[in-house]
Amino acid sequence: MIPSGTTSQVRMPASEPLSAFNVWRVREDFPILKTQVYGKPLVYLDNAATSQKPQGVLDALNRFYAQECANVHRGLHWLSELATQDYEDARVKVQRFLGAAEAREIIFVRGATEAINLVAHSYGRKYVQAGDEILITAMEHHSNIVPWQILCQEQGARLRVAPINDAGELILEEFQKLLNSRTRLVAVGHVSNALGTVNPVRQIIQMAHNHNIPVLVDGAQAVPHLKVNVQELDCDFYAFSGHKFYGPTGVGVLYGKVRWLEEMPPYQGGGDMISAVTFEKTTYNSLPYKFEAGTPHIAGGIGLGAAVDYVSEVGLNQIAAYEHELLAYAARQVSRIPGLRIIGTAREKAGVISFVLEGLHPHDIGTILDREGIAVRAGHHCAMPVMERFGVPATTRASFACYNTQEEVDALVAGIQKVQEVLA
Ligand code: C6P
Repeated sequence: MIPSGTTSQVRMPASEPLSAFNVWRVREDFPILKTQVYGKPLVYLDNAATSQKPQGVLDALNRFYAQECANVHRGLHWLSELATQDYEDARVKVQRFLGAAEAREIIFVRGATEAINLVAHSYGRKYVQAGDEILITAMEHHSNIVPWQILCQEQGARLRVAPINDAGELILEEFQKLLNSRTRLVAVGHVSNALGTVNPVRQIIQMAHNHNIPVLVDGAQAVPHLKVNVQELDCDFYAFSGHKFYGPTGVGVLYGKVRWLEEMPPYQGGGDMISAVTFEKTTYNSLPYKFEAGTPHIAGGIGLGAAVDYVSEVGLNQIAAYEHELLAYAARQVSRIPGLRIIGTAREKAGVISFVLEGLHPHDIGTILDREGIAVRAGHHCAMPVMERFGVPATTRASFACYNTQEEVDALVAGIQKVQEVLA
């Protein structure tokens, strides 16, 4: 059944005060949060799947299509120049936001998945040979497993997996042991989507660099929650998706150090990535265009720029501090529920609480919570090896964004208690 589209804004008194962050003011920026689902206020706790969009992002998308729709980098006409300017401005916004040295290190892609596939195809085919190794961790999303598996199969290379402990933390000593002269790349998630673990990526990168091994960081679940500076991290590649970061779907970013991007062959062929074509030979365009074949998601790039503006205005440090407190509150509240086990209890966590309830299937939990207006994700979260590691087929996952409130956590707790009553 499609939920009704009526709207209302529900405000309840907080049971424990959180820091000064004005979440109610922030909520005003997200029109969808006024939606009612089955006659109840929407409690949107599926932000790791995709986050909601602030008015500024919606306006930027609308402005592009209503006032400046044209292709980029092609036309000499006024509209095309306007669109090109806005699209390239968005790239500079992302560059500054990530602390990248140059705008040409920012490649617009469809999302984190495409960013990782780009590196697997381009870097992988050039630098990975038979007998080489790619090192990942046991907490990766499928998007940071399967591209490497395909590459390893094609090249006769080997995929190595660094194990995690029972809290869902990477075991650094084991990771260290797996770095060797055959390792061609380390690919590691910054924040696990299934567990919420924040990996010590700075340390991981240093360890890999001590062996001259480049590192790709999958930042899909990190960029909305933590301040990322790619130069401070010294990562070689950093991937994220716009849609988890309050931006549009269908657009994301691959950051890469110029040194690698210059040497890597194109990922796809077509328009925009060429500088000259004859039937005998093609010379490629300069960075970043060498990796952006075809008409890009222009509105998406501009919308992502607006998301950067929004997050910068609210302040990522403020968001991080608020979400940290909210997550701690949620962990305290849900862990009081009898029969509930949190999967993923790392010391450093962001954004996510995954749990199982004794004797109950996550899909049933998700369905009953939905009837209460509470949107969570139930399943393997595209991280099946993580489920296997913890001996569960699936979990229920509540994931948070800057607009979630303590009252919504309380609603989740009440919803879970209702699930237990209904299914008892
Ligand atoms: N995780 C989730 O519900 P895309 O689909 O390309 O925007 O993002 C892929 C991806 C890569 N890495 C991590 C750590 C992710 O969490 C995701 C997407 C969503 O957890 C959808 S499966």
